[in-house]
Amino acid sequence: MSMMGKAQLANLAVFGGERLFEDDLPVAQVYLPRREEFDGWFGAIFDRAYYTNHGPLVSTLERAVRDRLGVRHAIAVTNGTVALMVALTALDISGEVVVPSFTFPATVQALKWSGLGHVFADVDADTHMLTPDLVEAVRTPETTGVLGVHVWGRPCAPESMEDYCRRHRIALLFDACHAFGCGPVHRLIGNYGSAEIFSFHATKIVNAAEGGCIVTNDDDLAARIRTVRSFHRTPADRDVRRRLNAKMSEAQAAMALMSLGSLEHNIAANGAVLEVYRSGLRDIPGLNLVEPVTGLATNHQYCVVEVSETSALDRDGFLLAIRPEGVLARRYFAPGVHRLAPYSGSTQAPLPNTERLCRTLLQLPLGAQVSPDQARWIVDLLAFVAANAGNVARRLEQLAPEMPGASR
Ligand code: T4K
Repeated sequence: MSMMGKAQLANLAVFGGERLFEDDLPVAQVYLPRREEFDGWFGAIFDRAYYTNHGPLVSTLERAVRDRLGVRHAIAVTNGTVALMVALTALDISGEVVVPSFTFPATVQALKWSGLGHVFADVDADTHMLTPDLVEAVRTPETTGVLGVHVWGRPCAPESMEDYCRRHRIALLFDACHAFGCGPVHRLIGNYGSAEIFSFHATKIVNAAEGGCIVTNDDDLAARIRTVRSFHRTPADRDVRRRLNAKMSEAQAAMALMSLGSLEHNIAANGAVLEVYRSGLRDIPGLNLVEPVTGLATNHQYCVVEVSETSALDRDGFLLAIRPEGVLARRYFAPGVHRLAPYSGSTQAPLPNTERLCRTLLQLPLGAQVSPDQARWIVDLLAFVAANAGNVARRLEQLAPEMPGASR
């Protein structure tokens, strides 16, 4: 399909025109391994008839993660949320933990499941993450830890955060669910704080269908994490408050190993698509690509764009205009966790940067289903919508005045 079709507003699918893409393009990664490869790994599980409880594939995966990230311990678990719960429990802290509201709800819910309170901090306007100053602004005498989130694969000031937490004798954990393979090449994300957490959900660049991993360089904490992860008693067990079944299965480990095997290829392929987005977006006023940090490794897992607050069509308006074309762009993250149940009822100091990011960011499709050509068409679509922003906003408003984003 060529963009020739979008010469006038009536050509936009939202106003009755033909869709740009016949099949929806999701924002997620979702890499399918080759069928023979899949059959090979799953055939071997069938032959061994050993499905879970620290099987050989889980051990192989843990070794592969250790080697890839240069960490001492990798502990595979059922998903990223459970990874957070297990790590927080193993830390054995009480009181409350400073956390950004600008994150996926799982980050904060994991605190609740671990019996910990939370204090929301705002994030930095440029990096979209916590800084020591923002933590200091909300820290209370009950604060025993910080749970930073490395969003979009960019590091959450890990070294200054380590200094800060050491000085104040509070624990530091990172939610690194976006950041596998990212950070300074000599010390990748995974090597900071007491421990870091990865998600291997189907939508992530390393995908176990569902899965997660905790990494740490602390031998004692690793032993505690392994104890919390499972009810199996071993001589290496430590004294912990709670245990649960968080074990990863062999099927999940097989998926993750296949995914790790194609990680470098997938990062490069995403990088090529992102380059198309980058060069196209440069010429569209009001849309700014959130860039990786120069000089650091990145996994190109996300394509996140900020819609300027001065644009005649706001972020939600852009979503209304492009999603009917099959471009399943999404708000990311919105609303902030502080605006969601069960947190929305409590008094919360203003989080101006969080509010702005929740209003202005959108995530574009990226991953194995998106080719550079398709990214080019998406850029052309965005350029057309941006060039006609005022008219698109007015037409959307006529269509459904109550639609969020249809008006400014
Ligand atoms: N911390 C952070 C910072 C996180 O981002 C996450 C999870 C976590 C912690 C917790 O980790 P996990 O416990 O999830 O391991 C998705 C994912 O479920 C979630 O893993 C991810 N972050 C979050 C940001 O996004 P949903 O509910 O929005 O996903 P869903 O099902 O709507 O899918 C998104 C897109 O992917 C859609 O366009 C459809 C497409 N898709 C999805 C799946 C599952 C596919 O094409 N194929 C698929 O198999 O949460």
